[in-house]
Amino acid sequence: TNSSPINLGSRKGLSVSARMRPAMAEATSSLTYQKFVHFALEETRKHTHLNPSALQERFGNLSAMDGRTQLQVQSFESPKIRLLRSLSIEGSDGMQVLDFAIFPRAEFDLPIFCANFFTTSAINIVVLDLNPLHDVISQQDYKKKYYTHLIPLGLKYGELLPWGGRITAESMKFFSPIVIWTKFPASEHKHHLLYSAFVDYLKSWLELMDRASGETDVSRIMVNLEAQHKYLTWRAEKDPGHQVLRKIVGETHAKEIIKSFLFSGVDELGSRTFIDYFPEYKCDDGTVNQKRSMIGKSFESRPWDTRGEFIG
Ligand code: BLA
Repeated sequence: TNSSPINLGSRKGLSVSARMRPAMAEATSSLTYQKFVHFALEETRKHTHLNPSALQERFGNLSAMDGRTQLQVQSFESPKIRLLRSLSIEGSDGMQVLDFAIFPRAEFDLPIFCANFFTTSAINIVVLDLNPLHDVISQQDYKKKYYTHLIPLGLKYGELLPWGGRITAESMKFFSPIVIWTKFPASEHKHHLLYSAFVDYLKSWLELMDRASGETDVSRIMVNLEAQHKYLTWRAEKDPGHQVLRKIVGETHAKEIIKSFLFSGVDELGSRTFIDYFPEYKCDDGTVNQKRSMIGKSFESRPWDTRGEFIG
C-alpha cells in the first residue's frame, strides 16, 4: 500500500538503467514531494477528521513572481490539531521544497511534527523530527513520555541518513533525540529513503496523538501555549527558508506567508517578543540582531548517543 515503507532497492516503473541515467538533474527533478503530502493527509485522516482551516482561502492561490514556480498549500485542523499546514514549492530550475508541520492544540503537550526539505539539482537539506514542545534534556519525564520508545527508529534512520554536520547551535534546543538532520546530493535512492522515514515518523506522531488526552489544568495548558509560542517565534524570525521565499513571492508576501500561514499563531498565542525569549539577539538599539545565530554553527557530529542521551 501507499503507507508501507517502500522497497529501497528498486521501484515499480523505474528500470535500473533509468536510475543510473547520467543526466542526474533531469532524472531527479521528477522526484517531487507531492507523494509525501498526499500520504500525510490520507494517513492523518485514518486517525482524525480534518477540517479545512480558514487559512486555506487566504493562501490557497499563491503565485510566484516568475510565473513559473509552483506553490501549493494545504491547511487543516482537528480536535487535537491546532494547525496542520503544508507548503510545497516546485521551481522551474528543479528546486523542490517541502515545509510540513503539525501543531497540536495547547491542551496537548505533544511534539510538533516537522518536515523541512530543501532540494536543488545539487543538494538536499533535510530536517525531519518530532520537535519537542518541552526541554528533553532537563525534563527526563517529557523525554520518556514521547521519545524513549522511538529511539530505535531514530537510530535506524540516523544511520541511513547520516548527520548533516555543523548546524546553527540555537536550533538544537528545538530538536529531539530522534531528529534526522542530513544533507545529500540529489539521489533517487535517498529520496525514497526519505519518504520511508517521513512515513514512519508521521505514523509515530499519529500514534502519540491517538494516545494523548487533553490537559485540563489551566496552568499546564499555559505552559504548553507558551512553549509553542516560543517555537513559533523562533521559526518566524530565523527560519532559513525566508530568503528563498522572498525571492519567489517578494518581500511583502513572504512576510505574510511566514507570520500568518507557516507560523500562524505567532501573533495570537502569546504576547512575548523574540527578544523576550532570546535576549542574546538584542542589539544596542533594541532591535533584533539579523544574524541567524549568535553562538555560531556547532555539533559536527550527532550530539545524542545511541540511548538518546545528549552528549553535545
Ligand atoms: C538550511 N534549514 C537549513 C538548516 C537547518 C534548517 C537546520 C541548516 C543551516 C543551519 O544550520 O541553520 C531547518 N532549522 C531548521 C528547522 C528548524 C531550525 C526545521 O531551527 C526548526 C526548529 N528550508 C525550508 C524552506 C526553505 C528552506 C521552506 O524549510 C525554502 C523555502 C531553505 N534551508 C533552506 C536553505 C538552507 C536551509 C536555502 C541553506 C542555506 C542556509 O543555511 O541558510
